[in-house]
Amino acid sequence: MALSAEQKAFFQEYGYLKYDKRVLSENEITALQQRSEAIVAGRLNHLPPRFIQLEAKFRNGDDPNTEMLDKVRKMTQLCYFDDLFGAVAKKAAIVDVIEDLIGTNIKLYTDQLMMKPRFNGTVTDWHQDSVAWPMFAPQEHVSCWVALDDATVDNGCMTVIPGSHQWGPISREYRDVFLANPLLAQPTPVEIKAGYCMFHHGLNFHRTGANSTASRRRGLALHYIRAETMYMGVADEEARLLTECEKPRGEFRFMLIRGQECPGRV
Ligand SMILES: O=C(O)CCC(=O)C(=O)O
Repeated sequence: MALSAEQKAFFQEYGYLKYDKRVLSENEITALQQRSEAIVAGRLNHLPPRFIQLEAKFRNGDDPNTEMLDKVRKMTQLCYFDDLFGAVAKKAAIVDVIEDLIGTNIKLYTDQLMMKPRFNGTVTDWHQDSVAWPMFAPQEHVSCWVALDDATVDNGCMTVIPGSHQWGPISREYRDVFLANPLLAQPTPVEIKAGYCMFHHGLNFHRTGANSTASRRRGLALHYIRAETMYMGVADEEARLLTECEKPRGEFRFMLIRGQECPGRV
């Protein structure tokens, strides 16, 4: 067991856990930062452009005065395309905790390197991850969010609503009504030092603020599911290519992290 009984009970009650153990060394952080910078700058091109998204204000044209690193909002599926990021998704220090939370057969659904660039990083508004991914049944993800820079309130750290996962999936049209309900706990910011992480339940409401500071706030979100999960596919072809890493229809398998494949499942 990686988690104490208290930590596990905290996660079950509040839907998140700020983890007290370091999961990346200084050297690993530096290597991951440099790798992300090389990809963004185009010095490495093993991540297809489809998986690199700019902040909205840079999507409609050139802005030669802003360096790319200050324009990219996120990169997805790095763990599938890049060895260094893939190794983070398989790290025992992280996966041992995931096993405590979801069981022994573990797959990675997806990963997002949220770049939250200095000066330009925008808000990621309140959401439940599992609701955004209705093609899985049951809709139960557990995520590990690893800080690659110090994440603070000022540069847009994660903020959670403790216990919100206990209310189940809330459809988007009811989100604001739900969030205004006084039965909910107060939003709680979770500041995290580089190399440390937090875990959150797929139904926990969370958001991150804008980053108007001069310090970067990169965070790697690793989204895990049970290998027993049913995958119902994605009809829209563009969305499917993103989900299934550009593989031809029928050829993609989600990444087995630990335990066994379950025939007919993800
Ligand atoms: O890092 C961010 O800005 C957002 C992360 C997030 O929403 C998640 O990990 O689910």
